[in-house]
Amino acid sequence: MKLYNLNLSNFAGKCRIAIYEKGLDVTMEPLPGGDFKSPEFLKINPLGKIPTFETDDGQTIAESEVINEYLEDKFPKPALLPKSPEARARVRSFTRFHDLYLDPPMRTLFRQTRAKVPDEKKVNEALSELNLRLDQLDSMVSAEDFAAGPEFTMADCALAPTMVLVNAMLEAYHAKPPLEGRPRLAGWWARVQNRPSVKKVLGEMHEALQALQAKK
Ligand SMILES: N[C@@H](CCC(=O)N[C@@H](CS)C(=O)NCC(=O)O)C(=O)O
Repeated sequence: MKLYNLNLSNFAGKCRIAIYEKGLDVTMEPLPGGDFKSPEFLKINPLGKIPTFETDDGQTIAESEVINEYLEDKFPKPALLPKSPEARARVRSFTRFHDLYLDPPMRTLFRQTRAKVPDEKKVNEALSELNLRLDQLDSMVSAEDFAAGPEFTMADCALAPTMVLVNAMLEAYHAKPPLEGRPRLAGWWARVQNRPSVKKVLGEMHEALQALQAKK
């Protein structure tokens, strides 16, 4: 099995955490052709997006959440989804929240840090949206467990890598740190970082972020 991967990618980090949790033998592959839109990579995934997974029999699976659902179906132990339909829905509410609402304003800020001429209006709108999403997340996460309850789940896989980039973006714009005034989120963040799979991915992301910042 292969994962087309970049260590800085929060979406790829989501899959790497699941892979490490399940102890799977997956080869990490760099971007074919060195670019998201290289002909070599577009042949593998026409969307040109990381992560992309390849099964042992050569089937390509795109989209981080679909990859994690596939891994859960194929390698159910250790489980990253709870048993009851209600608890599973709760986990999936977090992963949808992550993909549809938390990641986009962070991504806008990330792109703006790379833009030749940053767009102040876009930056300000993204900062206020990101703060709204963090307030929502603070009210959603469990006050004493992992994000969606007592078990470590796909919700934690999705949220933890993005927090690294959220932190970095808020710092880059000298904005209020993400945990300030958000005690539930702060508690979850402190707990989840002790998980070995999370620790490993966060380390890989920090290293990649430092390399990117050194290049600037
Ligand atoms: N919805 C996708 C998003 C993946 C994504 O946007 N990945 C970024 C890297 S973090 C990427 O491939 N960007 C290149 C592009 O969109 O052209 C998923 O969940 O896998």
